[in-house]
Amino acid sequence: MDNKYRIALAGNPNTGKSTLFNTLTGLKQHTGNWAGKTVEMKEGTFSHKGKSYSMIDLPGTYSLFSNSLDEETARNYIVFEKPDLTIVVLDGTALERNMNLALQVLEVTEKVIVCINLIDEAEKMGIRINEKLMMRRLGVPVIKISARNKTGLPMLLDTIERVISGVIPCSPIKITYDEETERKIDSLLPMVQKVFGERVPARWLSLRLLDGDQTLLEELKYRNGIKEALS
Ligand SMILES: Nc1nc2c(ncn2[C@@H]2O[C@H](COP(=O)(O)OP(=O)(O)O)[C@@H](O)[C@H]2O)c(=O)[nH]1
Ligand SMILES: [Mg+2]
Repeated sequence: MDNKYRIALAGNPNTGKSTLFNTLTGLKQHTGNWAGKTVEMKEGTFSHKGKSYSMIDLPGTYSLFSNSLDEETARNYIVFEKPDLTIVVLDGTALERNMNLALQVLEVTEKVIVCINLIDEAEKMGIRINEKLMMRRLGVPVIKISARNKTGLPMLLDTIERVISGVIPCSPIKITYDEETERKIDSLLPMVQKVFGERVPARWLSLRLLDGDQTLLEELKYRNGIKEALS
């Protein structure tokens, strides 16, 4: 997997993640377990304009909290394995429900493409999506596709290349919380930065700690333990 750019596919269940994954990677796939967890994820490879990519189909989740092993697995991959790019696949017929995960991904990582799938279904239902406005609001590229009909894929592939190479800069929207929460973030942030440095996104981690995310704390201890044992 050396020299390949790594792309993670995140999304709610049934948004067409695996359809997109299969279309892009074809038969160049294998199944593996990541980070010692029991959840299986598929990894596949593809090339575009002379560059090689390795894509991982994360478990379908509604959030990146620690509600289930699937959510922990998806979160751990994005936060700790740090892919070069995360694509959030949204169901174009149920954008409102799907935005929750998209916003959470934008809180943990910078390089993100929001990919609105099932656009054929959405159009049939008379749903019109203003992706340019979404792009401006979210601060990352938004691409409409139909994974099943293979529409929008050339644009997606070009955008993948441009985001990873930095030609398209990403500046994800920063979600502002209520005053009290923001004050607490401000008081936690310096400590979090001191302990974790650049390894974990500090604002996001402060929020998770405020929320009392116990399994994330365990994960951090576990990973720090591994680092200390190796050094
Ligand atoms: N109409 C339509 N159906 C799609 C599209 N992409 C995927 N699907 C269908 O949506 C269902 C869920 O797809 P799947 O790839 O398994 O979703 P996943 O759970 O996110 O991996 C399947 O029946 C797909 O055939 C699309 O672009 N348009
Ligand atoms: Mg799937």
